[in-house]
Amino acid sequence: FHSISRTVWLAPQVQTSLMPRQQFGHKGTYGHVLLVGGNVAMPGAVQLSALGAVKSGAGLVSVMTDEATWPYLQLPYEVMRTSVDYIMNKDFLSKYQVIAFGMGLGIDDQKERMLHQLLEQDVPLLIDADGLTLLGRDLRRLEGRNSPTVLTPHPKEFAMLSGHSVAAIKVNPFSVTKSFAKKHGVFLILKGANTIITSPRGEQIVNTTGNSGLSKGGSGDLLSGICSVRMMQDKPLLSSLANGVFLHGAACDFAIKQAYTPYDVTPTDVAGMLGEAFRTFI
Ligand code: NPW
Ligand code: AMP
Ligand code: MG
Repeated sequence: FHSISRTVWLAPQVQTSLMPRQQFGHKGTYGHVLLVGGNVAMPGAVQLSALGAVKSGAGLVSVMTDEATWPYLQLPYEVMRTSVDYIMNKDFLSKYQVIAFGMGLGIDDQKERMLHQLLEQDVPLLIDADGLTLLGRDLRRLEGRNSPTVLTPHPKEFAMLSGHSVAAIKVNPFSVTKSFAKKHGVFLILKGANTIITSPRGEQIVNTTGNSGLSKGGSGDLLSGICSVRMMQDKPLLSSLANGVFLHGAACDFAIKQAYTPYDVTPTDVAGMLGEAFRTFI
């Protein structure tokens, strides 16, 4: 990245940065991710994140959601449950290598306080969906963090965060994302066809995988789970995020080649094809 500040992310880049599975590794080697999200109206969002995490190489996956939502959740057997009461407990939270926040969470003052607790925690944080709306109420909360913060907006969410119109973002996506990431010291994933991933230093990566089969509710929630896991394993962090975006898109590309079409493929089906995407690199 020393002379070029914009990289097209292709299979060779993934190959060199994807952490190999370790012959003598154990689940602790691969990290424990906490996914905070879901509510009674949108339990599926955090379920899809959990599925994405389980299918992307996590050592351990936990979900935190409120009591009322538990009866509506159908999580993979591999996923553990955590009470929202622990959000105040810094020692408890320190066991997670990454925390992802916001998928189907809903928006209220109590959830905003949860976000503030997590922003004060010294842990890499990925903020998506309703978490972005809560963060947008006061972007200064991003200041002073000691660990990386990753934001994963679609253009409408990035418009809300940045104050630019969706039209202006689409005309000049590289410059608006670069200035936002540098100003706020965040990693930024601007989603869409050809997702752009930006570091706080302004390095930029463009993704080439994915297709119109992803333009469906739940695709972004799945991506959050995938990226959270790659963040725990691949170095540097910018590459880990690009790998997550690449694998999510590649899984959907395999899906429509082998079994589905862009019409019928679902985020759940895409999760089921992640193995084909990973197989390219083993
Ligand atoms: P339009 O319609 O074009 O004006 P919101 P959300 C726009 C959860 N979910 N280019 C587009 O706007 C999430 O996790 C739960 C331009 C679109 O209609 C969140 O917590 C699900 N515009 C919560 O719902 C499945 C673009 O954004 C609008 C764009 C709200 O998240 C669904 C929607 O944005 C969902 O994930 C693009 N490339 N991409 C579940 N099964 O539980 C998007 N837009 O209002 O922020 O709503 O993204 O659905
Ligand atoms: P969200 O809007 O949060 O559900 O996220 C949508 C996900 O699907 C993001 O990862 C987008 O990059 C991806 N996506 C949506 N539309 C397309 C498209 N036409 N081509 C490739 N990827 C897409
Ligand atoms: Mg979304």
